[in-house]
Amino acid sequence: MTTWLKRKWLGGLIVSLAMPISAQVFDLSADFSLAKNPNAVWEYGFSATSSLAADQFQLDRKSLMVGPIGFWHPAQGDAPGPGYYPYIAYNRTKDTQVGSKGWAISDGQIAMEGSNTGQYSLIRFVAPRTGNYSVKAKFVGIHYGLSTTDVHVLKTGSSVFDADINGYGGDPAFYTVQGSNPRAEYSGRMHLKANDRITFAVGYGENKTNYSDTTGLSVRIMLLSETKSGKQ
Ligand SMILES: [Ca+2]
Repeated sequence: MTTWLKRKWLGGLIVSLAMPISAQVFDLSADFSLAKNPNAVWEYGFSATSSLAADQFQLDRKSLMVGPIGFWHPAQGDAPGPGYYPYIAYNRTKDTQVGSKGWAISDGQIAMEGSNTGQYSLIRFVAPRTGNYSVKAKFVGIHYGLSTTDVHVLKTGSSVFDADINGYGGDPAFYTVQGSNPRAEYSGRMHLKANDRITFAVGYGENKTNYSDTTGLSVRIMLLSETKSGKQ
């Protein structure tokens, strides 16, 4: 082996040793399913009331495609009415798509809207193993009527992040970015036991209506290292 090859081989070895062997990535968009709920580590749902208490979580039962956009609804998706809100939408195409002529959902993006009685649209991550996790979540107003929502990240029922979305922060080719707070982002690390939940919530905001509230969500979670139950 030449010196150059030795250096190259050693360099590659060092890089591979520096990578955490057990690192596992969970991406809400890449993992998304309209066929299964729960879907591996993800649960698509809503709150039965205007409470974020963990025992209010319900799984969505109805999924369907409306043009290029997929939807999860509590019980029916044919038209707004009982069982329609809160919903979760997903753009599986490679281009920004327009929903209901009033909001722009980017490629691969998830979008959520609460109900007009204060029920939250909820997505939960269920930790597959006990360990240390990194969590990144981005919320963005995507409705042309300017989203007014309250958004949250909860760890096993306790809030770790709260923000109000006000405005449009979506694809600028479709509408002008505007508003006092069109985007909000959480980034953190946390220890989870197997089956602990991280909840991502979108509510109807301070104005207490869900009109024009569609809000985008991106989530990327990484299992950094496994630990024995209860240890950090
Ligand atoms: Ca609102």
